Amino acid sequence: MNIVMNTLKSFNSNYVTAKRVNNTNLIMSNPIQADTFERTNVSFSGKHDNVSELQQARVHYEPKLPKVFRGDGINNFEVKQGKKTESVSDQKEIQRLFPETYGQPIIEFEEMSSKKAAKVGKNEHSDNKPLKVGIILSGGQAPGGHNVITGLYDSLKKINPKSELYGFLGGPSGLVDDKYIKFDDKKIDSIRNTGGFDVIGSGRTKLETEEQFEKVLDNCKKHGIEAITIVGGDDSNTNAAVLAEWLKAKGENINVVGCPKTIDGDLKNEQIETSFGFDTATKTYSEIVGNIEKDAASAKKYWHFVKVMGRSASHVALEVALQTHPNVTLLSEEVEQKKLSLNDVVDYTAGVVAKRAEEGKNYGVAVIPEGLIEFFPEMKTLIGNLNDLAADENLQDVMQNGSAKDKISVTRQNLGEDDLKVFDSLPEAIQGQLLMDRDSHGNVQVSKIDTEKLIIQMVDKKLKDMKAEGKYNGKFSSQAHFVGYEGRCAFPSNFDADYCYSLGTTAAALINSGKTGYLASVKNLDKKADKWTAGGTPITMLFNMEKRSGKNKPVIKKALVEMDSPAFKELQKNRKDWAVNDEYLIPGAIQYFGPSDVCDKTTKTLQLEHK
Ligand code: FBP
Repeated sequence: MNIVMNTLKSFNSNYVTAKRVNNTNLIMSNPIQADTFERTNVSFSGKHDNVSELQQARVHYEPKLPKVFRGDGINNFEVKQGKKTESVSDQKEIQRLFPETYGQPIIEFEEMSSKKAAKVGKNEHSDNKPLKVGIILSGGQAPGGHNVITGLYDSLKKINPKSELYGFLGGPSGLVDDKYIKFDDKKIDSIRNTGGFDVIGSGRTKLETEEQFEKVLDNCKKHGIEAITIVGGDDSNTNAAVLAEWLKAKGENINVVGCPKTIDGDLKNEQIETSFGFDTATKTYSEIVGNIEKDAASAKKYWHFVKVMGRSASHVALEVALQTHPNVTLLSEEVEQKKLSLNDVVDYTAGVVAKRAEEGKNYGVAVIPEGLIEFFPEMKTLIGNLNDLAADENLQDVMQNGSAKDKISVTRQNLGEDDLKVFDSLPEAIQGQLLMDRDSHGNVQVSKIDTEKLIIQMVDKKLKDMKAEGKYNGKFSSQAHFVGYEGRCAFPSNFDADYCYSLGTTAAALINSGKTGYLASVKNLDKKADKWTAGGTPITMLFNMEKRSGKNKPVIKKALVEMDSPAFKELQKNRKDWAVNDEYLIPGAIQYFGPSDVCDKTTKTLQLEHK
């Protein structure tokens, strides 16, 4: 067994040496021959067909932390408070709705000065009593969720070895229905640096009713839980803030802190530089798009249309474009800002196809954001009105339980003239997809709408018209792809493994400092981890009022792609060149072991934002 331990411990240096010699990827070829190895309590013994070699190796990866939390930092930090904060808009209304938690200051954790440490002895904000904490994973999976749990668990144990971490099962509903597991060292060691949310599962139940809150309170009291960590995106952290406010207003000493998760990358502001999972997911999609580009340039016979996830914002599409340089990149926010119609986008895409055909290139790659369809002005109005119809009590029965045909027929009867025109212009398959059930937050489930196929169909038609007019003389053969789920549970990149472990640690620090209604925030993420800083952002600071399921509600404002952002400008600068020339960039697979400038670098978006 010792030989195995040594093999694994020297994995890094072996890799670097081997890579210099033959430039091949040792992750795939390095033999881990042993049957058993251990990391503290974890052991994979005998035949372990369902634990891959990479997973075995990743268990030994030690996530990097901000300086403040290194060593015994979790027991030796100081809390620095900033000024009172305001919500991004609708300040009066949001203050009225959140009287207990509105306006809290931004906080930063700093290393305790040696002078103070000598005086206080340890963390001034806690008496290091054991803590009982609950955690839920909420919404769509994102790489690194397990490391938030391990970071939180390790910190709680460092604060006091008798601390306990409850993992509520299946997302928010587990907290309401008191379905949980208690984490122990063995369980924690088995999930270190792994992808997926499977250790406790996730869900999209919306926490909003008095009855749900009462149940959460009962369950916390029953177990003696004094804090809950909600790992989620904008909707889930909106819930976190509402729950924090409700508990505080009741005079209950149960704190709620959030962690920013979503592969979509749209939960960010000056304090939250990126949500976790965005790094790994975009690297995974970029690997796929890069490979498709190579195939397109090799076979020279297909136009590939790749829809990538990102429900509302196009950060994922933009990042993938910067990593791979496709011929066409469509962005929802640009469509909205320039008030482009579906036909405008089809004309542009067909124009690029025709231009390339003139040069004998009847192939190419287009990247399309998942949420695109919602951003065409005519579609936005239609979808808004369809959402209202879906929420209309008189129509709910047929809209929820009727056949696709019935739904389409009832919809047609209830739409205004303009909406009806747009609705009727769509293929029946897309009409049906637009009428599918909303998620629990009232959103259209865009991952189920075949926007890439709709665009292919319309581009094909446009090219036929152009051919008839003598404006196009190429061949158009297409392939449609949707990449989304492929990236949500990948092994977290080193960046996400480090970031998530740091977020979990920061959540523990917030809890141990008695904070509620805060999001864990780790900053300076374009730098090496020892330059990262950690702190907390009051969630109400991210709020604005929005119409949801027909009602105005306080929610975290989604961060969309800005037209003056460095990442968008980079695309704009290169777009014409990438359209016609084959400037394909092939990033390849995520590297987990090897030189830091290959393995630890984060997204182009973050790097450009910090430049
Ligand atoms: P979150 O916002 O919950 O992180 O989920 C994002 C996402 O991955 C979107 O990109 C996608 O549209 C959606 O989830 C798919 O949801 P589901 O997993 O319910 O199919």
